Amino acid sequence: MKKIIDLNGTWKFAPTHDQKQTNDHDVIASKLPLYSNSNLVRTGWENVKVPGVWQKYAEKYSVYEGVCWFYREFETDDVYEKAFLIFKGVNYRAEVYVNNQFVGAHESAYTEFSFDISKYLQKGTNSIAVQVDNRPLVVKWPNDWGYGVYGGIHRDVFVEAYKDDCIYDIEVTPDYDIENKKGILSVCGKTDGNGNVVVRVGDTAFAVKALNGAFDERLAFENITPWSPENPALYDMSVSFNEEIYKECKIGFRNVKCADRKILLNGTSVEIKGACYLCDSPNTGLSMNKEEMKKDLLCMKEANVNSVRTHYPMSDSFYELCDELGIMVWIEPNIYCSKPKENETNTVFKRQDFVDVAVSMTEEMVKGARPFASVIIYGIGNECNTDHAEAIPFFEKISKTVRQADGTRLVGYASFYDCIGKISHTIDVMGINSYFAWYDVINTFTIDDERNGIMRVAEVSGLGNMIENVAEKLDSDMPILLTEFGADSVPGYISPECALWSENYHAQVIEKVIAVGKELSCVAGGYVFAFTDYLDPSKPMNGRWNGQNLKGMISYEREKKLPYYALKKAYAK
Ligand code: ADA
Repeated sequence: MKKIIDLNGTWKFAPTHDQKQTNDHDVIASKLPLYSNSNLVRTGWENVKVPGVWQKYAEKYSVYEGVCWFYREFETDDVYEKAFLIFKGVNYRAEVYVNNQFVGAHESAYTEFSFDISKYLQKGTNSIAVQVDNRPLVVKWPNDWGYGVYGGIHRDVFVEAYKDDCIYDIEVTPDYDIENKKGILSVCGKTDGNGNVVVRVGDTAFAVKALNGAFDERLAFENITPWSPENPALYDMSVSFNEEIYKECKIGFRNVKCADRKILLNGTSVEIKGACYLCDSPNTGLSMNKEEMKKDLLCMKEANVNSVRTHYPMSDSFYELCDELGIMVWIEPNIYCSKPKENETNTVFKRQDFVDVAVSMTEEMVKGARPFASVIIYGIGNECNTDHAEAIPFFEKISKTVRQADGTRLVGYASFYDCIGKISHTIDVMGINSYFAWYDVINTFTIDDERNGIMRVAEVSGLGNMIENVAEKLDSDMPILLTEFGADSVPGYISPECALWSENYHAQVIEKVIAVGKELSCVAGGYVFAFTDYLDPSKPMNGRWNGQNLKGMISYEREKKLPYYALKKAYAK
C-alpha cells in the first residue's frame, strides 16, 4: 500500500550565515549542523508557509541572497518499509536532514528531486530540516540573473511511504499514433512483491507483466480523440496494483512532428501564437499557486494565445492547467544566457560540475513534464554562445539526454538573434530571440517623451532578412519560431506620438513583428516576450526600468497594457 504524507504548511524558518563557512558543500557526516538538530530550541525562528519564497515572507527578506534553514516535525502512524521524501522545487541548493541524519543534497531550482528515507523514517514523530542556499556563488544555472533571485521551498513537499507489496517510481508518457488512430501510453515502474499491474485509460484496461521487480510496456488504446488546443481531450488514467490505485491523473494523447518548416500537431500544421511566461506575482513571487496561474492562462487565452514558452521547468499545476485549457508548452532547463568568450577555456559548457547539474536538471525536467500532452517542445537552452567550441559537445549532450528520456516531443533552442552557432543538428526547431525596434533604438534614445508632434515609427525591416539568413544556415528544413520579441513599456504611460517606453510604441512593435513572421513560410509562429511584467535584477535603473522587466502584455499587478490588445488582434487573424 501507498500513503502520502503532506509536508506543505507551517515550517520554522531562520536565515543564517553559512555554518560551514566554506563554499565547498561536501557534508561531513560526523558533523551535524546545529540548525538541523531536532533538539535545538528554536526560539526566534519564524513560522512560515511552505511552499513559499522568503522574499515574500517579510520585507526584510525581499532582496536576501544567502542561506536559510527550514524545520518541521511530522507524525507517521505506522512502520513503512519504503519511503521517499519528495521536493517539487527548491531554489537553489537544498541540503536535507531527517531525524538528525543527512539524507542528501540537490542543486538547481525548478525540478523535482527525491531521497530514499526508508531507513530514517520512524513510527511517531519525525523531524525534517532543510538548508536552502541561493547565493550567486552557489547557483550554477542560470549564471546570469535575468529573473528574480527567489529562495526557498517554492513547490510542494511530501513523503510517499510504502508498506507490503507495492509499486512505485511510476512514469507515464503519452503519444498518438496518427495512422492507426490510437492513443499510445508508455508505462514503466518498479514493483515490490507479487501481483498484477493494471493500466486503465477511460474504460479500457490492460494487465501489465512485472518482471524482476519492474514493468515497462507500450500500450495502444482505441477510440481516442487526440489532444489539441481546439479540443483538449483528456481521459482518466490510472495505474493500479492488486486493486489499489497508485497513480491517477488525466491524460491526453497527441502527436507532434516537424516537416517542411512546419510544426505538425496530430499531422496538421499548427501556427504557434505564443507568449513567454515566468512565474512571478506580487503576492507569491515564484511560488504562484494554481488559481493565480489559471488567471494568467485564461487571460492569455482571451488574447488568442495557444502556446506558452517558459525559461524553466514548471509545476504540475501549470502543466495540468495547460492540458485542460489546450495550451501547447515549450519548456527548457535554465541553461540561460551563458556567453563565454571565444578564447575562454574550461567554460560552463565543459566544467564537469556545471555539466552534471545541466544534465540532471534536464533529466528531471523531462521526468516532470512527460505525462502532460500540452508539453510539445523541450528547449535545450536560451541565448548561449553556441559559437564557442565547447558549446557544441555540451548541447549535443543535453539534446541526447532529452531524446533518450522522451522521444515523443520536439527539441528546440532559442538563439540570440542570428547567433545560432553550430548546434542545429541537435534540434528539431530553431528559435530566434530578437528585439528589433527596441534595444537598437533605446541605445540611441534613452528617454523619449518629447516627440513634438512627431510620431515614432517602429523599424523592423531588418528582421525578415535575418530570419531568412538563419533559415539558410540551418542543418535541415526545420521550422523557425520567433521565441522572443517585444519591447518594454511603463504601465499606464500612453503616448499618442508613440514615444519609447509607452504602451503605444510597445503595441506597435508587437503588431509589426508578428506581421513579419506571418509573411515568411519558414516561420511557424512565435512567443511574445513576456506575458507579464516581472522582477528582473538584470535591468539597469534608468528612470523607466524600476527593478521590473516591463515587456509584459500585462503589468506585474495584472493590468492589461495596450500591447495586450495588439497581440489579441494579431493572433486573431
Ligand atoms: C533575453 C532573455 C529574456 C529577457 C530578455 C530581455 O532575451 O532571454 O529572459 O531577459 O532578454 O528582457 O532583455
